[in-house]
This record gives sequence, C-alpha cells and structure tokens, in this order.
Amino acid sequence: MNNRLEKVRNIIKNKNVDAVLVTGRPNTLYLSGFTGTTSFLLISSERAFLVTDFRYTIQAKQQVFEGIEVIEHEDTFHATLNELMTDHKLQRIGFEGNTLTFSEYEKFKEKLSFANFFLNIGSAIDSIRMIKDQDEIERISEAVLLGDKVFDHILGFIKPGLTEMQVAAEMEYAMKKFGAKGPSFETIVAAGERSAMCHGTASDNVIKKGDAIVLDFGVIYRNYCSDMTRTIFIGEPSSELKKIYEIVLKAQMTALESLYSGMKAFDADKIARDIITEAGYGKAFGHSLGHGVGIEIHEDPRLSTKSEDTLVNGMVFTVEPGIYVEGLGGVRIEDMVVLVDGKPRNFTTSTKNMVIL
Ligand SMILES: [Mn+2]
Repeated sequence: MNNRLEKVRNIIKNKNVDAVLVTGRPNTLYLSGFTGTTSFLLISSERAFLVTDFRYTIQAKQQVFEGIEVIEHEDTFHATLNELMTDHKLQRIGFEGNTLTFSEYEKFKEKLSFANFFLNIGSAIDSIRMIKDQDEIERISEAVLLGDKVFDHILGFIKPGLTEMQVAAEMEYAMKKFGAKGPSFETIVAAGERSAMCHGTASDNVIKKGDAIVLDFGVIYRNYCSDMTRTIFIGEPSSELKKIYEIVLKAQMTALESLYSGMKAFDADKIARDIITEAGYGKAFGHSLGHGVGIEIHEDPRLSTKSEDTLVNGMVFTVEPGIYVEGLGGVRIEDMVVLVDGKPRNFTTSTKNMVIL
C-alpha cells in the first residue's frame, strides 16, 4: 500500500509543494485505508499523518496502512494541522480543489497560518486511482460476483403485481444478506414505459405483463463498488422491444470484443454507437458507453464521444450501451471489465440471453 503514498510523493515533487492535504473521502480511503467520515490526511515527502477526532481514533489506528501516523486533534482540527505544518516546515500545500468547498478553502487560508501557498492539485490523486492493483481487482471481482448473485435471486422474486420499490427492497436486502455493505447507488428498477428513463430509480409503478424491466444496480463490498444492468421481460415482449434488445446486445458484445490496452476510450464508445446508429436508434442512445468503477461508482476513465482517456491495463470500467424509446421502453445491458495483459476480462457472469419471466 505504501506504493500509493509513493505516487502521491511524485505529485508533491512534480507540483513543487511541501505536502498535500487530502480531504476527499474516496482518496482518503484509497491512500490510508481509513473509512471514517471526518479526517485530514497530510502527506509530505517524508511523513504522513491522519488527523481525526476522538470518535474515530481507535478505528483509525486499526485501519491505517503502514507509514501513516494517526493523530487525534487537540483543540481544533486546524490548530493541530497548523502545528504539524509548523513542526515539519510544510509551507506549500496542495489541496484537492475538485472536492474541497470554497468555505473550507477559506478556512485553510485563515487558520493554517504557517502555510504561505496553497495549490489546487485538482484530480491528480484521482488519476492514480484509475489503475487498479491486484488487491483492488480481487475486491472488485468479488463485488461483481455478489451482484450476479443478487440478479439470480431477484429473477425468482419478480412477478406481475409487485411494485418497482418492492423489487428494489428485495434486491437491497439480498445484497446485505450476501455480505455487501449495501448498494453502491440507488437501485434502478424501471418497468414498462419507465424503462425508457435511463436513471429510473424504483417507484411505486406496478409491474405488469409485457413490461421490459431495466435492473441497474451495484453493491459495495470491502470498500469497492460493482455496477451491472440487465433488462428482462415479463411475458412475451413486443417485436420492437425484442429487436431493440438484439441491437443493444450486439453493440455491447462487439464493443467488449474490441477492447485492448492502448485503445482510445472514445473509439470503444464509437464501436457500440455506430452499431446502434446504423440500426436507426442513434438518437435513442443518449449517454456514454461506460465509466470507471472502484471506490466510487463513477470514476475515470470515461468511455464517451468526448473522452480523452486511453484505456490501459489495470483500468476497470463498465460497457453499457442502451436504447430508450419514450412511450415504449428501454433496454440497457452492462458488464464490468478489467484490462489485463492487453485484453479485457469480463467480471460479470450473469446471462445476457433474453430473459422472459
Ligand atoms: Mn454504470
């Protein structure tokens, strides 16, 4: 894990600061292992301090990686941080401008009086997180398999007459029963015409025969997220929905097969988009092909028409084309993959054959 701190120390060197002050929760977890909600992680080229409060001291001591010293703040967080900066002569401080609020920034400037220069390092630390190590890949793989189990379970539960919310509740209960901490985002259960809403979180809509149901969900397992989507049907779907399903599946499989390390992310998006466009549904695929997943449900890289990312070994991301037709319904199919040895390995094992309940 110390090699994560080493990567931050490269940033410290490149940005010409004395230390970075990490405040965002995902980056704190990634760099220190601490899962609490209140802390400041001060990393210099020599030392690393996790400053937290009384509520979290025991937990932090148990959780932090080697090389990180846990400090319980005394009077205030800022007074303790200022003391540390004074003792270790840290005057040029990098901060995470992407997540720090303006008020917090103003407080830094006012209270951390030993520092004389604050530099916004933006998403520099988030960028480190794009490439997953072996431990992360194992955790993510387990999270995805847990999601697969939830899908398998819910197929035996869904029937006409249930509301989307009843289905989502059963899914979230199953997640926890199978060992997950909980859902990685608000579970999407969108049936019938609502399936045309890409982010149709579960409502009191009642499931009926002929409906397409988009199930888009994920779990958090050992601090890592999973994300998957399957679209299933209650009774025989209309011929147009069937046709749409086949197009989305072809786009998804073709994009998956095309992936390689060194590929431009927008090319992956284009491969899926071209298939959908040629089939006449280009305008009905209004979102990007995929996104990175890790500690956060949406991370870099982005697989979109505008992405400047290059897909390389160790990146974990989704491949999730969809077609949405107002008044009819929608279909999305989503798997999670990692690039290893230049090629994609698909974490998701749930069937993509059309499921008709
Ligand atoms: Mn997704």
